[in-house]
Amino acid sequence: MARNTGKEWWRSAVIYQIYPRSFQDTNGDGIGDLKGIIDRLDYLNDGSHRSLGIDAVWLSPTFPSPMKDFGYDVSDYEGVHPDFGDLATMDRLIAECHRRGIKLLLDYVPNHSSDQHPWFIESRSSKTNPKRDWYVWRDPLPGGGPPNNWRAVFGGSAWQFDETTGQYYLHSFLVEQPDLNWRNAEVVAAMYAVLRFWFDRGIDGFRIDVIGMIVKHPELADNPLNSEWTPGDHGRQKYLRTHTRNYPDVFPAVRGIRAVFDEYPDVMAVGEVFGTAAEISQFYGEGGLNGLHLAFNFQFIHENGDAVNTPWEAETLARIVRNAEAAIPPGGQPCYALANHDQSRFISRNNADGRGRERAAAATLMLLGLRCTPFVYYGEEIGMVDVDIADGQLRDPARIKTIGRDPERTPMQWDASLGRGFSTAEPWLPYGPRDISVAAEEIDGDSLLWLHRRAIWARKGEPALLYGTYREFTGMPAGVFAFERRTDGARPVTVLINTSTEACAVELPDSSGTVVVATARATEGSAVNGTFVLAPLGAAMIAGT
Ligand code: TEU
Ligand code: CA
Repeated sequence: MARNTGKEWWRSAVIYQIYPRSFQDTNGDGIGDLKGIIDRLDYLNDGSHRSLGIDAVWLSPTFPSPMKDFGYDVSDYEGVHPDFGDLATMDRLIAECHRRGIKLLLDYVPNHSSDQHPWFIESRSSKTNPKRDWYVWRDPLPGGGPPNNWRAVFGGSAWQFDETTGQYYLHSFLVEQPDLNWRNAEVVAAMYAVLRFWFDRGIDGFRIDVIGMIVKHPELADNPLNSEWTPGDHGRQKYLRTHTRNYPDVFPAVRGIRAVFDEYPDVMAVGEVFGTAAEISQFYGEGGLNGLHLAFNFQFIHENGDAVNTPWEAETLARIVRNAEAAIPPGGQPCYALANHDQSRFISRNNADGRGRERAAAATLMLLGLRCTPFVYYGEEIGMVDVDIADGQLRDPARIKTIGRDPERTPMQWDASLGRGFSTAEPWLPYGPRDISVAAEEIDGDSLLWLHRRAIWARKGEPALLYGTYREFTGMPAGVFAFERRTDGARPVTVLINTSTEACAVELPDSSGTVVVATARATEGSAVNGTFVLAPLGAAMIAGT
């Protein structure tokens, strides 16, 4: 079993998620590519405080794929999709990242492959093919129809009838994404080989797609009805996912995957998992040692898998952190994201009164102040918003939210030019408003981008923020979420977040200190004695002595 030193790189890292199709196009086809990412690495971290200062990058899938689910349908786990480049360019990206001290994570998609993967083409060819059992095949029910009531995440039955052999195969997502059978030892060995292939090329870890779904109920028992569901209810699922998600048999499989990571020094696994804080915590393994290094907690986006957006409200934020801190095993640390490629952008989720940008600034200080490994989705640091996309231009086939996930996947806005500094061609998805760009943020010292830079670099200089304990402050004025980070031998840091639209005077528990970073930049560096006044929707990090 691995041992935690408490100082592994990913404990103190800020990780930036790149959606490769949308970061930087360099060959004029309107699609971002690996060379584009290499060209923009200095923006992410060139070692100076004028760059973002992130420590690691996670790339959404870059593998050969028919792109039915934009790369989450992998047809070759050991290659690079020609839209993005080739293996030689990936090797160059790995080297260029490392030259700058940036770690590189790829996206491992173990639950399903593409239906165009050679494994599936073989598997579907006959009932006696040696790869038949690599996927999940079942006869129709005696009276006809799919083997059980499981639903695909993207709608409809999770079973697809295949004429060739007269059986159904399981697909938890699109029909073009057949589920791999992790109860088959050859599949397990082949998927372990994929991890080793990339670790041998020098990558530093993986984000793991829907890891909680890879092993389901052995007898494929029906999922129970959700008693809270009523017909026409789109916020809830008709059936609970008892036998298809976080099923107990998934945890031995997670331990097996972790063991492959442990063959390599310093590599990290962060899992995309869903559920309550207690469910998420199980993925860290016993004592936080033999499961995933990190498991995403998405509750700042949606609480407990509910389709309702989490409100920007102090008591809710405090509760989410309290639950996470209470559930996580001793060796583990939380991992939060405020946005990703599946969810509305932060500002768009919090903009009912037009003040989403101010909330985004405060949220940045919250995220970077918490005890966690923070993930920042590309474009959030410049305040990108969901982009309205005309019906004819929608690309995401998974219409989970009727419009799909295209609005939060639009090209990075580098400048205000026609092609936003992203491409010289028609982009694969339309651009957002021209006035939101890196160039515009660059010339405004009060911008969200500069706030990210200051907060990320400040964090590196405060051991309490990197490794300290978390303690919530109670008895704060309504609307204020406040906590302290503390570690031996370093000054403590207090983080104050005002979610209300009124100014709030806060009595500092430590009575005196210095403002390290604040949404009100003019207050930075000033001494604080006793009371600190937070502007409406404002936030600050205050270092004690
Ligand atoms: O997402 C898993 C998942 O369950 C999400 O699709 C989520 O329910 C939905 O997007 C909410 O809007 C992962 C990937 O992040 C996603 O992009 C893939 O489409 C999916 O797996 C299948 O690989
Ligand atoms: Ca391109």
